[in-house]
Formats: sequence, C-alpha cells, structure tokens
Amino acid sequence: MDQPILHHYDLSPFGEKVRLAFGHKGLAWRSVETPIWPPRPDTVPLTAGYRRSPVLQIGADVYCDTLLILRELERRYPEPTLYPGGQAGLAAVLSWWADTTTFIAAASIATSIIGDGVPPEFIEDRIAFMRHDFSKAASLRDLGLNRQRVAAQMTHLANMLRDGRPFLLGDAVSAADLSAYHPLWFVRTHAGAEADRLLPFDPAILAWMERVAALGHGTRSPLGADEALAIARAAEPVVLEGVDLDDPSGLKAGDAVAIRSDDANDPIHGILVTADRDEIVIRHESERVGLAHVHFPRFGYSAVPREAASSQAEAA
Ligand SMILES: N[C@@H](CCC(=O)N[C@@H](CS)C(=O)NCC(=O)O)C(=O)O
Repeated sequence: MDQPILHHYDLSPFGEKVRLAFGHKGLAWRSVETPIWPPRPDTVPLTAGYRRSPVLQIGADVYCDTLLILRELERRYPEPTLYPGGQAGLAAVLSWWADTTTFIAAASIATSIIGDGVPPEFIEDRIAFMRHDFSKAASLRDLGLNRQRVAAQMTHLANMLRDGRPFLLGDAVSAADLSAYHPLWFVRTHAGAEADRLLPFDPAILAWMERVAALGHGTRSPLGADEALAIARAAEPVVLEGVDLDDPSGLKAGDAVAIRSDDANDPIHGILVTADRDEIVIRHESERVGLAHVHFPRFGYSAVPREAASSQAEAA
C-alpha cells in the first residue's frame, strides 16, 4: 500500500492533529514541508484549489480537511481505532466543536506574546484569507476576549476529565482528543510560561495533554515536493462508484462542479466523481500530476454546479 504523504508545516496546529493520528496508529509516513503562506506551487497541482493545510496524499488520491484525513486513515489503518466504543459520531462532532471554537482564539493568544516575530507577509495573508488579524497589536487588543473563549472551552474539557478518565470519551484516545489538544499545544508551545498565566491549565488538563503528546508522530521521513508529485503522477486514483440518484446535491457524476467550504472562499473546481454520505470526490488534472482525485468531507463542504458558482461569484 502507498505510504501516506502529509503536505504540512510544523507550526500548523491542524498538522499536529494528523501527526498525532499517525503516532496513535504507529504509521510510517512521508513529510512534505509546505510554505506557511502561499504561493504553494508544489501543493496546488494536487488540490484543485483547496489552499488549507494539512493535505494528505496517498498515491493519486488527495484528502482535504483533517475531518476527512482522520477518517481515511481509520479506513485504511483501522487499528488502533480513533473512534472507540462505537462513538464515531460523537468523536467527529466533538472534534468539529473543538476545531472550530478554539483554533483562532488560541493562536491569537500566542501571537499576543510572540507577535513581534511573526512575518508581515503571514499577517497580511491571514487577514485576506481568514479575515483575522494576527498582528501583536490586534492580538493584545483582543486578548481578554480570546482568553475567555479558550477558557470556556477548557472548562468543558476539565469537566469531561473530572471523573479521572484518561481521555475525553473514556479509556481510549479518540479523534476528539486530538482536536481538543492541538490548539492548546500551539498556545503552550509558543506562549511558554505565559500560557499557564493566561489560561486555566489545571492538573487534569495538563496530565491529559501529556497523554496525548505521548502518542508521538509515528515514523516520519522527509520527502521532496517534486518526488511527491511524481508519486501522484505514477499512480492511478482509487476507482470509485458514481453519485446516488437521490444525492442531496442533485448532481451527477461527470458534472463540472465547484466545492464550497462553509468557512473559506477557496476557488475549488473539478469534475464530480462520486458523492456518498461521507465524502465528495472531484477529478482534477494538472500538468505536473496528471489525474488526481481530490476528496472533501461532506460536513462543512458542498458541491454546486460550476456555472452557478461562477455566476454567483460574479454577482458578489
Ligand atoms: N477545517 C480544516 C482547517 C485547517 C486549517 O485552518 N489549517 C490552517 C493551518 S493550521 C490553515 O490552513 N491556515 C491557512 C493556510 O495554511 O493556508 C481542517 O480541519 O483541516
């Protein structure tokens, strides 16, 4: 089986979530380091326009969004599970809650401390892409707000851990732990001792963080971006079934589509290959890769006809 290839950068909290999933499953994987802000000329040929990080490549199949990346790792490498005790739905929903409520607030707490060292290009890029200002001045201005946001989330974590369970859903680690962990990992790594002053890192949370960190990152070996693209070029995407007739999108295989993400405006385009309950897959061709299949989770992403997407964008 092709080795998983992660396109990511080390600073990325969502990248840490996937690295820990590799650790939990004891996987050997290849690491392609991407720039922290675009242009990313060696990633774009794989992703059909999706710009976020990380992205998982397996042969000529490319998985976008950590929600789907973890699910795909689970499908290919079921043991040990990331969705223990038949709680896949709960783990996924809890993951989404943790990912979406704390990432920006926690990162801003870190930039209120280390913001002077953040390159202006990064700050400008994220203002344009995320409508969020990570400059030190803006992060300091909003520090009280962001401390409250993250502390409120940490209260829920502390409540979940209060009965002495080692992980959020019980005895076994789950995807929910990785999602709740990565923003706190980021703020603690970068804010250092200040993090403990600014946020309620109580002993139960710290002990839980140590358990999650102990999962490690599996066996990582570096891979050049050119080599990763060559691997995709030499591979065939996994063959998939078409689109159900009663799919909620109303679309069918072969339609030209745009993928809409609920919280970003990436211009993602391709030809619909399949759409099932869990994922939408589009075909994407580029000179350096040839044919790739780009996969998106259904939760948070929708496929719309390409023409409708273009006319809506023009009207906006
Ligand atoms: N919902 C996405 C969020 C990923 C995300 O926002 N990642 C950050 C980096 S940690 C990002 O893409 N920032 C903008 C960029 O790197 O271009 C996921 O779960 O993968």
